[in-house]
Amino acid sequence: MVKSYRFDPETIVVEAGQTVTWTNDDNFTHTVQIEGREDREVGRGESTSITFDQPGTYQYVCTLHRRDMQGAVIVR
Ligand SMILES: [Cu+2]
Repeated sequence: MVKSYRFDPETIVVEAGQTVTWTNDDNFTHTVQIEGREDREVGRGESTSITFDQPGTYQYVCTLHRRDMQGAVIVR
């Protein structure tokens, strides 16, 4: 979901228990860090997946490009 220094879509809505996968289609390394959790580096062509068990709104950023790359996972 990463392209040209952005997350697409920035906000996604999922059901509790579902897994979200971020795939890096950009030419640069990015990261996915859910607020308060570990930072996950995602290189070119790589993916990282996170399962969300608890409902809530989870803000996330790429810690390398905080200004441009932010998003949210809304878990219902
Ligand atoms: Cu980035």
